[in-house]
Amino acid sequence: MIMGHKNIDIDAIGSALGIYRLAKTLEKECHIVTEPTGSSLGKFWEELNSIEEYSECIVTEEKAIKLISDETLLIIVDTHKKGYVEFQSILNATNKKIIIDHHRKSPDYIDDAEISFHEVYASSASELVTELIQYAREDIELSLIEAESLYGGIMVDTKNFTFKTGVRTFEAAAYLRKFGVDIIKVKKWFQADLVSYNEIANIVKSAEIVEDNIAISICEKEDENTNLICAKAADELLTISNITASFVMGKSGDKIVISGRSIGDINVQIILEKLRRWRTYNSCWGTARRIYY
Ligand SMILES: [Mn+2]
Repeated sequence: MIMGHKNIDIDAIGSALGIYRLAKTLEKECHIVTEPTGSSLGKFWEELNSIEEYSECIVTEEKAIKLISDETLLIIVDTHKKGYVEFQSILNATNKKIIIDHHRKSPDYIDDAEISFHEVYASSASELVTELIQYAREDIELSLIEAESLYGGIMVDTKNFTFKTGVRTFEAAAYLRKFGVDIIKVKKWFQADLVSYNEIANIVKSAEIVEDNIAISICEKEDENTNLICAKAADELLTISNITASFVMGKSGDKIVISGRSIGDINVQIILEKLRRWRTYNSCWGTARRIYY
């Protein structure tokens, strides 16, 4: 069984689909447990669900719990944090776990994994999974949408091959491209619609600059996609010259979300972790997520 993180994104689902194909080639029964909310997966999700095989392999939390036995191996992709997996119940119900992740190690890590393939220098979980597929002993034949979702995972996590890319990132991308990935289509999956685009533009417009190079702004609109809008606006702020770090805050239900981004020396993860600790005493702060440093 494969599980990603809360607010599942293309890197997590792409890695999950890659591992799914690996397991299937090895003739193992395999399911992906996820219930995506909001629109972070964009049009990709519709396309995936229109293919019969995936509507069967992707299961809800309720169904996954029933499928779990003592023999079940849980593969966690794109996170290693206990508190950030999509379903706590699945984590608790399984004995054997493998982690595949690329985020900076957090104190809240899952400490009982059999194998932890945790490579902070990799651009994305999709890059790591692509390497596993490429160098597997068996020949793995990815379907087009599997290759495209892995490619999408690398593309989104590197902001179109700009950040955290190494030689191995491009090797993985080249390998995926051989399966016939339509790069324009993958890009189109994740482009903002006009309404979100305008919201992002408003956030950028109202940004305040502190210390000459840090942009801070607020997302006024509140809906199920606040997380995503904040993240995209924070990315957008970094495209302004001189800006090397950005923070965008928004409200999502009773939580405050903050997206932090950096392309310079400022480690936004450390700043956000401090804010999170502060939150323990001030319950109005919610999760700070999607952190790059
Ligand atoms: Mn990722």
